[in-house]
Amino acid sequence: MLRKRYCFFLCLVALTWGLAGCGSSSENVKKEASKVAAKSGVSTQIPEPVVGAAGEKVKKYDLNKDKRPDLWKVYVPKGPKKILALVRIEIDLDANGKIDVRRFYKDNSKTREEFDLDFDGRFDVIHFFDDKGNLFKKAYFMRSRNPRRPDLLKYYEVVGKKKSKKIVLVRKERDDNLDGRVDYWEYWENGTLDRIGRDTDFDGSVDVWEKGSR
Ligand SMILES: [Ca+2]
Ligand SMILES: [Ca+2]
Ligand SMILES: [Ca+2]
Repeated sequence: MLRKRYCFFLCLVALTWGLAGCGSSSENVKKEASKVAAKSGVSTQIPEPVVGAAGEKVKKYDLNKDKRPDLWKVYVPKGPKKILALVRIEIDLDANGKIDVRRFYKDNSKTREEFDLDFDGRFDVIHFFDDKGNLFKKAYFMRSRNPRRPDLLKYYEVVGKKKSKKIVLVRKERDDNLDGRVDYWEYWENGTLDRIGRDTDFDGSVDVWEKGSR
């Protein structure tokens, strides 16, 4: 269920990114965004989200042509010439007045993406990128209500170079009892689960190791 929703959400985001990139309209985005909006029963009377802070310049875009902005690009002036640098893109996919996607940039490279998968105004998944733009960590907040305490972390590494480059999962860490400490570890090697560690008494260290599927 979660996986299905996550995939659907990422497809919708990808369509929106594509639209934002080419600056033209797309029937697919219109259709999908209207479906999401209809499902959540939102009204066009809902106020726009407040985007941007002091010192930031915000540009608004109406990608689905419903006369409401749904994508905001946020810039800050940099250097002696005060050239505007993109620091963030925010999207309200379902027009409910709450931002569902935020992508952060530094020196034109994305550093972080945040997703509100169930459109309740709370971010559920955060993707982290290194200074080359490669995904290295995902943090999930599906059960945890604490923004500092994810209940699941996934770590990734880059293997191969150029065309054969792949981002592969190397480790999962879960906090099953939501006390802020990891109590379940999965170690992955070459796409296969190698071993599992469990902290059964929740003191922060592994008590039981299990072999994975190799
Ligand atoms: Ca929204
Ligand atoms: Ca949410
Ligand atoms: Ca724990």
